[in-house]
Amino acid sequence: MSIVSKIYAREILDSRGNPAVEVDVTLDDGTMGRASVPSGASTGAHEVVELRDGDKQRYNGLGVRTALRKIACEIAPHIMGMDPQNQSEIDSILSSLDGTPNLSRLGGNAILGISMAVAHAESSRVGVPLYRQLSNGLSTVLPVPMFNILNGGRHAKNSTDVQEFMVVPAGFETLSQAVQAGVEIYHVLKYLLDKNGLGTNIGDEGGFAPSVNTNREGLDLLLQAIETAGYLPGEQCFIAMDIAATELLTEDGKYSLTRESEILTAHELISLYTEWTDAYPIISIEDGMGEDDWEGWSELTRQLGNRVQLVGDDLFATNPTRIRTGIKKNACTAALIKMNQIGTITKTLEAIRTTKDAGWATVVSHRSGETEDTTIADLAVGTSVGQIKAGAPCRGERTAKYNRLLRIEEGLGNNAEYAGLSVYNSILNYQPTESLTDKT
Ligand code: 2PG
Ligand code: MG
Repeated sequence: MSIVSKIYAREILDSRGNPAVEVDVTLDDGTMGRASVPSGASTGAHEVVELRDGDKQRYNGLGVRTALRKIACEIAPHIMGMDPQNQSEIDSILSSLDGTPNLSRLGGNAILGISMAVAHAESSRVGVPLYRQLSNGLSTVLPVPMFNILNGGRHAKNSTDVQEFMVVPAGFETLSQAVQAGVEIYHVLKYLLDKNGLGTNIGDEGGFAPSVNTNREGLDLLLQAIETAGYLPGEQCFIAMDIAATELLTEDGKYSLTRESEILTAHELISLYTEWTDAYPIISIEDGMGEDDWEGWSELTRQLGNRVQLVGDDLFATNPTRIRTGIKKNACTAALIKMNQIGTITKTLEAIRTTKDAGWATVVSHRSGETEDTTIADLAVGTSVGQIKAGAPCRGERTAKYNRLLRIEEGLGNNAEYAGLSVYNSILNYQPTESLTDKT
């Protein structure tokens, strides 16, 4: 047995050039675990809160020195001396030290930094990779990567309203083949944008951010890129979208698509998704409705749930209680998992379990403001969720996650199993029922 002997936190920078919390947890045998905490831009109202200094003299108010002080003075004294094997006990102490439901007193960034660093310290103490530590001895599956190759919304001004257009190379035998396809399609997209004079600047997640006229053009570009790269749309490569619809909400609960100059009701927006799904190989739609539009979500699931994976992100904020509500309401068919939405490893694992137990799909996700930390790659493999989104296959903080997955694949050798199309079985085998088919 070992105990935590030192906790040290520092301010580092994330991929947007904003301060982020990094924590080193050292054990009495000298092993150390390090983790850093990402940050969102399209943050949901139900997420835990990150503590920022608010001091406009430093980093435009975004410094995290207050969080570092909380770690040193209010958290570390309670965690020192604890056994890092007891992750759930440590996490529950972290939550109760904070005492608020959204971790606003000590900060979700302070708390998650410690929680993750403890997990890393324990895995290096035992001498096994973190994914294996998290798998509890069960066999693991490598996730399908969702590459966000066209950025819009809050991640790229002047581009689409839709926040993310992702290419999903599910129809391959191995993760490395899937990564290769994603990268080649990304480069072809750049070529196509350049050829069409659309601009090849990139957004926060490394995807291109062209000034297209409509959201549908984004779909056209992705489809064209898949085909031009020589891959089969709808067999090898699919399209996923994150609408981030909360960001589109008007004051009276409608959805504003500025590219189309249209304001749509939930019902009309669902019809638009149905049109898109009829015309393109769309396999997944994330945050198709606003974060509290439960009725809209249920209607969306009734209409499209058996044809497209419907993923709740802002809707659930990785909160097991909200996921349970969603399951009761049949609100969608999958949940997005972001550790910094809920604040601890233990709560994250509970959210994954709750989602899986309902027979739903699960996607582990990065944030738009990332660091070089690769914990999410290990989390996705260790819990065998089957899907991960970590941005474009470009920019160091994004490729760090994909590179970690490639190393894990290599380490697994003959035991490496790629989730591939199996994740989408229920959607891909969808047959319209008689009542829905044209009987004429
Ligand atoms: C999302 C994420 C990550 P952000 O909406 O899914 O892509 O964006 O981190 O800005 O919330
Ligand atoms: Mg999202």
